[in-house]
Amino acid sequence: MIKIIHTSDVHLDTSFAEEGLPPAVGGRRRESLREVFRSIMDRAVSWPADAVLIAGDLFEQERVTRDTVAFLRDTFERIAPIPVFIAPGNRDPFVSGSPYATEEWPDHVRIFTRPEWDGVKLDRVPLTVYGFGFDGPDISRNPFGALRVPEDGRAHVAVAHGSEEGRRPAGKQSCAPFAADQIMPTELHYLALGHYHNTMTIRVASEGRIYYSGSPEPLGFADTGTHRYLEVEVDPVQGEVARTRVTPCPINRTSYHPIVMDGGPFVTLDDLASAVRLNLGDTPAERIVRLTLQNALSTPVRDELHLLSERLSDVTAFFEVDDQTLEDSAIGEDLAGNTSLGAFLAQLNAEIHDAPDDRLGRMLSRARSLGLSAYRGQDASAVKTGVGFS
Ligand SMILES: [Mn+2]
Repeated sequence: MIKIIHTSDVHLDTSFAEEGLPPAVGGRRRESLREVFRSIMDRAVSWPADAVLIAGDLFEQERVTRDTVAFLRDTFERIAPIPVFIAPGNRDPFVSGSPYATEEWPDHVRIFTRPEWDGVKLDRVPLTVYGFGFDGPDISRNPFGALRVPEDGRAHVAVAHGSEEGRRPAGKQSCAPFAADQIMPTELHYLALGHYHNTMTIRVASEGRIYYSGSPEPLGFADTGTHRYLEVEVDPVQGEVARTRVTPCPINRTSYHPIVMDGGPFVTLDDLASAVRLNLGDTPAERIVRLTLQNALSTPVRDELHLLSERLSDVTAFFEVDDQTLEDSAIGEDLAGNTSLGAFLAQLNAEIHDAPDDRLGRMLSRARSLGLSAYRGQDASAVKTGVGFS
């Protein structure tokens, strides 16, 4: 039995600013990306794995630091001599300035540098690993479909980054696009994919298995739920690629919670806090929460809403409120009447309503909260993360 670990999309050094996280929280999140990656590599030693497959977007080329390169080298050295295969993706492409190209990597680390399939035969176990690498954010040619695998009694696995178009999540960028049932060679036991952030398997006519491992840590509010790496066991019996078993292993320390609630039913802030706690349930400890309140909000709850973040600090690593109840024009009028504040709210409400995308909408929503606080002479620092006003 040949044992393989498959991970992808760690996105070391990624920025969390676009998700609205303040720098300190973003820094902590980047730490957890390293910790989770290291724990997967530790598992490669303890299991032990015969090979590690990293299916792209290990780091972000635009942001990668010297320190992260040192971290990776050290982490790989710890697991020597277990062979590591890296298939660079659209965020960590093999370009001239890439650490993949400029750094010395240990001998047991193999990076696929070209946008065409290469095969590496291991000596110690009857395993052949195929892979290709992006040569830029847009790959210069798409090798999916060109993979040829012999029937030679060995186990055959492939590692690559790209988008299976039939399963591409809404809004996810297409790169090296392919259709699974058109590219899977009959003799391939396992295709290890990266690019999509949630674990996904794709069934095709071939007996071989196709998996996206997903990112081991979630990277934004679109990455809800459990995140995993995969343990793959291949039994290379001639002519029987069906003998491949895949075990998804939960690994994430962080979880994202985009919660939408009707604010109307809550009489006190404690009621609202309890509802949020119930919603979080038994998820990993580092919880990133955005509570969107809709429809209506009672005055007592609104007056204390800026306290909610602290009230939930024992169960959240980051918490923000997106209070959409202000979009009710009647509330705007109640609050402001025929004043410049009323005009400000009306203007922002209209812009939020017409915002072409969610991200801009949330940014405008924060601006509205900030502006409202400023009008009321409240310390605006309380709303930097969109949390408070009264
Ligand atoms: Mn990608």
